[in-house]
Amino acid sequence: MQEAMIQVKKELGLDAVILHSRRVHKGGLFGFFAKESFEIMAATDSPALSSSEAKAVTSTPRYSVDHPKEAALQLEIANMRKMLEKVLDKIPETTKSSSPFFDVLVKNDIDEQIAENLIKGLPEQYLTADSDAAIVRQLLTERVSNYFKKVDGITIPSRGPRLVALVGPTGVGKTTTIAKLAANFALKEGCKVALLTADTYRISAVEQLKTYADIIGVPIEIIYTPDELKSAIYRHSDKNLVLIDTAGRSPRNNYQLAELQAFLEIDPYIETHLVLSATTKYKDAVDIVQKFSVCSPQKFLFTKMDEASNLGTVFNLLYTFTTPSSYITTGQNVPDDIELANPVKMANMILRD
Ligand SMILES: Nc1nc2c(ncn2[C@@H]2O[C@H](COP(=O)(O)OP(=O)(O)OP(=O)(O)O)[C@@H](O)[C@H]2O)c(=O)[nH]1
Ligand SMILES: [Mg+2]
Repeated sequence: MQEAMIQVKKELGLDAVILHSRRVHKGGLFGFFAKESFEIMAATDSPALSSSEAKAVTSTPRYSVDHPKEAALQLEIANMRKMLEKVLDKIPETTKSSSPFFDVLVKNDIDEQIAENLIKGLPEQYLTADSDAAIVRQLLTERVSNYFKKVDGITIPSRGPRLVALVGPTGVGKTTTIAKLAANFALKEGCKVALLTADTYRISAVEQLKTYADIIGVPIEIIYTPDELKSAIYRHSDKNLVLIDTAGRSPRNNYQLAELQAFLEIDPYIETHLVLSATTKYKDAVDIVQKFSVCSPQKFLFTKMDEASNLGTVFNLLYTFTTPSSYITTGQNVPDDIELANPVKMANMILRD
């Protein structure tokens, strides 16, 4: 045994680990006169593997007395398992670099993790760099457009008014969008529309909406308290659509948000749309969505599509949250620059080089 240990240390060094040792009898006749020997299986620690070095796996039994085939095989299997685990660990990176569409998505500000998930969801044969680009583009367009299909605009009920409030951060285009909606529903669809504004922080805000109301020819009321909102809704129960404008709120001001929440809670039938600018950074947009969740918005309404260099934020939000989008706005012109999102058109914009 001692002799074998000396041999192990000589061949594998002082760090060698003894995996297995046993006494064996070889040769002889009917168990008599057999020669006794020792079998030792030893291994050394393997250095960190990289996928390119994977074949240089160590931990193999460099030394074993009497070459026990079975044990060597077991070690070989263990090594192969280790190697496989290392290779599997590397798979996400491989996906990242192998599809040229990953770069296209990321260039369009799609979150890296989301881009990876979109590509990983493709059939396996299209995950390599030399896959047919036209087919991959087609498949990705379908996947991306599915998220844009969550479109849910304003519908007019057969009885009673639809109550719609727009909430969101400052300057995203709430008042302009209210004017666009009022003009489209009143003038193009012939609905009876009323405007209410709870934005009493700036005199100019009331004036802004009043000017639009006068041009479109719809009534407008200024609301100071949740009770006033309740009675105004009651007064306009003969309308088809009551649009409620609110003051822009900072997502960092909990007091302002609570105040807004108190207004909206006055009537459970108020359909709240969270207005988000497509030019907002994705991380900030997530923060806005989370902070405005106290107002329980049922829909996202995306503005300033014309100003955004890409639709990354819009897509990331629709991918991450189950909330559907109502409208997108594409410019400052009232009433024209508003539309329901076209999923394929949006997906093509996401996948443009
Ligand atoms: N480019 C572009 N500008 C827009 C769009 N929608 C609104 N705007 C402009 O954005 C600016 C702010 O619009 P408002 O409607 O006053 O925004 P708001 O959310 O009501 O602002 P606050 O009430 O102050 O919170 C105005 O100059 C609008 O003309 C859009 O879709 N595209
Ligand atoms: Mg406003």
